Amino acid sequence: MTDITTEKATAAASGAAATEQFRSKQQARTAEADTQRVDTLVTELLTATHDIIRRHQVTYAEYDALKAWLIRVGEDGEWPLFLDVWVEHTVEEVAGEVREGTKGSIEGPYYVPDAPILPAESTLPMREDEAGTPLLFQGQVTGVGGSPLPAAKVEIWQADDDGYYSQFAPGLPEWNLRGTVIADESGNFRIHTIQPAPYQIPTDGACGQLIRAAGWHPWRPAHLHLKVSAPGHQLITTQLYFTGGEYVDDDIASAVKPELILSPTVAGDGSGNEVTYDFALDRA
Ligand code: MBD
Ligand code: FE
Repeated sequence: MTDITTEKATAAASGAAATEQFRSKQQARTAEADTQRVDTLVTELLTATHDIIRRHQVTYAEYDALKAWLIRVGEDGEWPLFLDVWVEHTVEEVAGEVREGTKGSIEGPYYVPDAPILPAESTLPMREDEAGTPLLFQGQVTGVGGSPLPAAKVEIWQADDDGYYSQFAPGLPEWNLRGTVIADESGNFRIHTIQPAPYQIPTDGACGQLIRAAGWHPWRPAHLHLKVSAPGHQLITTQLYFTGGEYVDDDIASAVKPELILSPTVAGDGSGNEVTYDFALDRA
């Protein structure tokens, strides 16, 4: 994992950390390289590009601007960010077509495996003075038929109230707002955290340059990231959002689904907000 030692959060530093994180995850996998499949996919991608050039009469100035920008994406380490914001949602859509249970959503660039293991009722690692409204996030993990899944695993990660993820921005404790919660014998969990804030993707790197050049905005709605799993069942990677929240209807990463929007209520004891969300996992 790249150490982030600079004082200010920069696109290049978080990009380098995300690139490093992806590389360490990828090492465990064997590359599939079916020649026929590579031929088909790359040929179609290139043909689509050639068609766009003809249809829009793309100039040399535009071609060179693209080349310069692609080089910069690499220099800033922003390939994970670019791909996860603008491409991953379609890959997730295709992957999700064969599942019945809880809807998935994209993983994004900021997952780190092996977050601290916590009991079924837990407070996520956070600073003494962690900003944000306290949120009790509770629920049950079951199979698609409703049977409880004992000792299900709920991995959760989120940005802090300033929109920063630990290990991808400077100055945060290593596992801040990250945890691996082991549900109880009935699949129940109660996670005490803070309500996340909308997330602004870095504006000072190549992705920010594209966003400005195209007149887009750089925001994702506030979200919790989750990976939920249980023995004999398919792991689901998803995200949960908050009803009425800014950018819920206009996510730069196109990763919101109506089934994934939470409606928290004010906790009876005045300690913040609380919400219940149950997960149904497909059989492996
Ligand atoms: C995020 O927090 C995120 O979840 C995605 C998908 C892309 C960029 C930042
Ligand atoms: Fe995120």
